[in-house]
Amino acid sequence: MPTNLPPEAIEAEKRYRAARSPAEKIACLEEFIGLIPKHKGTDKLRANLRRRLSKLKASSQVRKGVSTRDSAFRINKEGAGQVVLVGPTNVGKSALVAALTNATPQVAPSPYTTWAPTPGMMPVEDIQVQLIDTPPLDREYVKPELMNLIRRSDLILLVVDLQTDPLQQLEDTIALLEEYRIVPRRLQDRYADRPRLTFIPLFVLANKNDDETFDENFEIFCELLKENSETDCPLLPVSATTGRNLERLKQVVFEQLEIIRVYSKAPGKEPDLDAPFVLKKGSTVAEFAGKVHQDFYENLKSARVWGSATLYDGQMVRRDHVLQDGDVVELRI
Ligand SMILES: Nc1nc2c(ncn2[C@@H]2O[C@H](COP(=O)(O)OP(=O)(O)OP(=O)(O)O)[C@@H](O)[C@H]2O)c(=O)[nH]1
Ligand SMILES: [Mg+2]
Repeated sequence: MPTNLPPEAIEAEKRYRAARSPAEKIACLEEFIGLIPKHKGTDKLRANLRRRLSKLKASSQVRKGVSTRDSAFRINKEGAGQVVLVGPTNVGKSALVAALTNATPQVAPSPYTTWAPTPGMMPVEDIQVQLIDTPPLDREYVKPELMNLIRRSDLILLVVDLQTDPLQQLEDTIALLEEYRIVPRRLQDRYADRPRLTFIPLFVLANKNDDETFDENFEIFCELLKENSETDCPLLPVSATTGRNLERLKQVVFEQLEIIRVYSKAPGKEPDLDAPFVLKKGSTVAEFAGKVHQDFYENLKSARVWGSATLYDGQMVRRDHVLQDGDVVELRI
């Protein structure tokens, strides 16, 4: 090491030597290199350090590669809501996602088929909802990334197999989710004093209800659920194989997401009925304006609404007017 380095460079070098994590090492080394005066006497040193820097960067890229595999569990939200299908192995999660969306996850009679989540888009009337097929939830092998994915979702569809002890499957899954601090939203009041919980709407799908021969199984299942308030969840019998109740399921998802569709209309023009804006139930005209454009939110002069909760079509409303599903809104600035 040449002794004619300025004191700040010597200090930077000490910091670099003390750095522990790869990111810290890279940052300190870059700083160090930047503080070395550029002249013939330091050429060799700078070249050596640059080589070391690119090695450090390359190896941290490799490490990043590992985390990209985990990022299979980081799925950007698309459409009107993100809905995860969770449950034990072999209950038909992948079969349901394949039946309801454009995705084609692998479906197989053997257990533990799915290892990574697969998103797909499900059309519901004139909007799209994102459904995510997930690996089985299993006490023996819990992936924290899967729990994080569930925690970020807007709705959990807990799938059980009506033909194979659905009550046990439901109880096990709810207990496991709770261990990871994920609790059905309808129990929010009961858990009010417990810190750091995530409350998410949870709806149960009793799959493999292929035809009427399984309706009795379903009735028994419903009776058993009612015995315990923890398991007394809203539910629907469905069949991925025969398509039974899948249309009803789409409506359920729409209702559970608690969203409304609002259509925009430019003054003097027909409403744009092709592309609704999706808002949370209870949203106001001002919130709708913010979704259309920040300018509308800031400079909104007046709004007219065509819809169910107005006295007449085209009624002038205030910024705090609460919108309903299907409303058409004309904004003026
Ligand atoms: N009878 C019947 N069989 C079904 C139904 N849905 C799925 N299956 C069958 O159940 C088996 C498991 O289905 P998958 O969709 O792979 O189950 P999974 O929940 O994704 O399983 P993992 O990926 O292991 O978690 C397959 O043989 C499917 O054909 C259904 O509604 N009725
Ligand atoms: Mg699967």
